[in-house]
Amino acid sequence: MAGNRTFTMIKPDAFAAGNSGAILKMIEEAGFKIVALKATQLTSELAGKFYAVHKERPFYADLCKYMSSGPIIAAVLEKDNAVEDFRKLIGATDPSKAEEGTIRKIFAKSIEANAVHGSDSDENAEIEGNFYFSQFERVL
Ligand code: 3AN
Repeated sequence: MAGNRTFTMIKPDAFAAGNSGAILKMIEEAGFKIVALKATQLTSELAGKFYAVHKERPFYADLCKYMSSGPIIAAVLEKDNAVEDFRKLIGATDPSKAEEGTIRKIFAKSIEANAVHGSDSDENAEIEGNFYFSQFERVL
């Protein structure tokens, strides 16, 4: 059965452009409830840990540099079928291939600076939420 939580980051490009509020509004209007939220900035080392699954990919070093280049917003979101529905809301990794009306189509600058992250499985949603939020920060 599909879980009801996913994890997202508003990435440095979208945060720096002042699009965090507009993106959170789209997320809420799509029926997701925010259950944990913070603005923070990753070190390159922490970005490397977060994206460890990509460490053999050619874009890994650039991705770590980019993800630690400025503040981000991290959030845990709740909705039925959260992971799949959120991936639909954000659109394809490459914004030029993302559907009209998706967050990446509207806000992403490039395949790397693609405005938002969305977990790709229930298991990763749990791991990624735990990466950012301790049990003491999880009120809900
Ligand atoms: P998604 O975020 O859509 O799940 P992943 O998990 O394949 O995509 O990639 C993680 C992140 O790595 C992307 N959000 C993007 O920032 C970056 N990325 C993915 N593919 C490329 C690529 N071909 N070139 C540069 N950066 C990439």
